[in-house]
Amino acid sequence: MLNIRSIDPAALDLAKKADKDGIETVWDRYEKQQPQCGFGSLGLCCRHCIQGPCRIDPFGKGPEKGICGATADVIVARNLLRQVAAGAAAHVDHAYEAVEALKLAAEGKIDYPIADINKLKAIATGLGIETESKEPNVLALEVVQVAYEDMGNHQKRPMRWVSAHAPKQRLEVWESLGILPRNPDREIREAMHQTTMGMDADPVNLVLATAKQGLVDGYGGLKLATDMQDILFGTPAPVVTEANLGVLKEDYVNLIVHGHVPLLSEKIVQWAKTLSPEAEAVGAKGVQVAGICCSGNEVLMRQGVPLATNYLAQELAIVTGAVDTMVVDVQCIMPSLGQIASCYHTELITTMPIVKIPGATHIPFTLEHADEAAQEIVRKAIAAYARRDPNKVHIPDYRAKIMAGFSVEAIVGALSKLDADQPLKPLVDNIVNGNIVGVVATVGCNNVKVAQDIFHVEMVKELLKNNVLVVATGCSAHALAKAGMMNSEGAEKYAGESLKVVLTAIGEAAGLGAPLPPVLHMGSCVDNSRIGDLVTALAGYLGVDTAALPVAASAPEPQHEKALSIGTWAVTMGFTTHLGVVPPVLGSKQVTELLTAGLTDVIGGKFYVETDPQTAAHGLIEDICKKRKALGL
Ligand code: BF8
Ligand code: SF4
Repeated sequence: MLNIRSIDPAALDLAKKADKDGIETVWDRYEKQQPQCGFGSLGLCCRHCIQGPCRIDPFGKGPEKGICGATADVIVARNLLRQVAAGAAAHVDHAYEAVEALKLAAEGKIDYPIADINKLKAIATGLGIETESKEPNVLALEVVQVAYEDMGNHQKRPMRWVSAHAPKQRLEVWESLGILPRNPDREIREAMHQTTMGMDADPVNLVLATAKQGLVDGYGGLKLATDMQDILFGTPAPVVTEANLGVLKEDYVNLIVHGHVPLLSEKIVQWAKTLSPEAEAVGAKGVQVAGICCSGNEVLMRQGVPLATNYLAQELAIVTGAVDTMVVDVQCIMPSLGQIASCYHTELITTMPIVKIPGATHIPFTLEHADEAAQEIVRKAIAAYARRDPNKVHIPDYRAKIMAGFSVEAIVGALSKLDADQPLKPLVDNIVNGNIVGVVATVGCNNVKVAQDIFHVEMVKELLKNNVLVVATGCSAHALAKAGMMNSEGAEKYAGESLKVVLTAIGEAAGLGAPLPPVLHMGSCVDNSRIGDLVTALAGYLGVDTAALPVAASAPEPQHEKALSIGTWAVTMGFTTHLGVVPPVLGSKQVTELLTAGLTDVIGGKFYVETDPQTAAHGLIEDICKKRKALGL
């Protein structure tokens, strides 16, 4: 057993219960995998053709080339490109569904209202579409048209979602490198082709292709998905609720939404409210919905639904014995959930044709029958409540108060209380005068190789103490929420003196009567696009390249291929992007050098790998200070 599995007291408590209940968890399986393969860890194993598998001896004593002649550099670079393309594919697929939903909604074919006309107009204007006197559904269809043209672009021109939304200076850099994506599907297909046997053998070319996948992800995945979802469900505004498994309630039907795409979870939240009398009829006080992973973040941001927990503790949620139903859609769902749910009364429900788990009930979710599916799922949860075994229930009493919902629009809204004409000015002024040293975005996952949440929390403590403002998304946001860093008290406790002054001033002006939280929750992983929008706006306001801003990114505990593709996008934006877990690239000196240094010359950003939280925080601060100096600050 690992010495510490987590720093989250609820997870630690439930891990003990899991042991007692004889439940195998991710930590047990991790232990059984030890020692993990050294070739794989270094990225030196190739299975791209059936002459293989081939592996390169990192110590130079065995084979130096694969059977086809591929070197370590080629094998590592190809593997990385495939991983990043896979991450991008996940986000683009997500975005595509959201575009489809907006189209059907605008045509009145499904029961999803268009919730945010202002966002629709803003996106349309950004795309150069005339908005004057157009009905929302007409305008929405024009926006959808542009998205579909990007998805099916057969020209050489770049995607309009990129050219319309990316900072101008960046577009020039990307164009000069030949990495502007034309059509996300085409680029992902090309990456698969480029990495098959007998194709690209130039590590530099492969790394540039990887950077292109970062842009596919950033604009064809993240930005497109968030824009569509905001139009459909509303742009988030500040909400207050709680985080951690203590949000489950013994006397309520507990329904957990887990996965990523809000098309389903929004409907669940709505029907959980509507069908609450049915829960009361079976003796419960109502239906408590709580979220895991990014589904959790999505419904938190827009509906104020509490967060249950992040990636690494998803199994432990079921171990509470109090989860009546866990409904999942796509991504980051451990296949083990089926087995664990069978040890309790929990009904695990899968909903998507590409995610089925033996032992789970499959209720197909389609946009056309979304309401029926959501009702059926909520009713299943109510029925399962009656089967709950009180002897197996243990809900750890840990919850932290959180304020979330910090879309760019919400941040600008709060800042405009200080300066209505130039809302970004107060933020920029405080960066210029050094009250805020810089901004770090912490994003991404938990990874079983790191005690759950420890890297997020310890690194962010150090950043805040040094007056760095932190914005967070994904499972990083969950970690910081659970640790009490997303409320006003967190500002008192963790923020350095000058950062506290700024947070207090904004909080007071925004009518909170208390400081703004020191870590701003900006949403799910696709909502990293919000961070992109914020830095794009800041760079535009200052008239500088995003690469020049005193801003950095970090994925302290990355596990998913999506985290690699998001990180790659951050690098293409010109940011130093920290990873707290070593990605499988060390088998190639050349690729490692390109990613951590060589790329900087051409793209401005780089990866920075550091496995100690304090050192990482100071590495990022040092990077920010260099950028400040270059700006004359
Ligand atoms: O998309 S942070 S573990 S849940 S991949 Fe997955 Fe990573 Fe969590 Fe959100 Ni993002
Ligand atoms: Fe081996 Fe080359 Fe085939 Fe990879 S592509 S498995 S290195 S022969």
